Amino acid sequence: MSSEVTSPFGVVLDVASGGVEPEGPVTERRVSDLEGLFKDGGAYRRARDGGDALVYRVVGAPVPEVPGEVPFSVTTIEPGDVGGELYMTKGHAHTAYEGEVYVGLSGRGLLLLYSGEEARWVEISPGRVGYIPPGWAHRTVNVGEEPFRFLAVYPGGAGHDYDFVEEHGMGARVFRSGKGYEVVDLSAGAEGAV
Ligand code: M6P
Ligand code: ZN
Repeated sequence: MSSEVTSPFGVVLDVASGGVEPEGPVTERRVSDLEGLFKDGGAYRRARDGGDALVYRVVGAPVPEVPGEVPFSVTTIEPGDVGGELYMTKGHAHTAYEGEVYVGLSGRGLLLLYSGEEARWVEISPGRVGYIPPGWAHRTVNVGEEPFRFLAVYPGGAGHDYDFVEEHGMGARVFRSGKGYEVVDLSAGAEGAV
């Protein structure tokens, strides 16, 4: 347990910009930070070497990530794709058996969840909230033409385990299609999988 004492406070979420005031930690991830995530290695290298665009930005509130606290942050994923595979977060599992809530703020996104056997997905948009149960790895994908923005709220003791997704993937991939987007389910739980 931390000896830090957090006082009650309010923050202003600027839904139009993804800003949080007062601001805590900020993380930006560009194409070059997402090595190994996208299926098309050639398209990935071209995107990385030809501009290295910003893919997403996470602006946290000033809440420590320790048990008992409840950190929250606004994530903005830009619209775009690498070889047709839509821009997405790295994705992580929690190191502790803890869940999380994602509240849609603007744009259209997909919350991908992976149990290690089964892949699931939930649409997130303004007025739609996605629930991540404990034990499910999770990633978000921008499936629209505008920036996709959501508020995440999670237990301070949850922890981020990136190795699980690096090793096992997310059991599904999301691509642009004529209808907007298409989810390709590669998991053992997929219909027709053995
Ligand atoms: C949400 C939360 C954060 C997470 C961020 C980006 O805001 O789940 O905890 O860090 O999304 O996701 P990732 O850490 O997988 O890049
Ligand atoms: Zn999480």
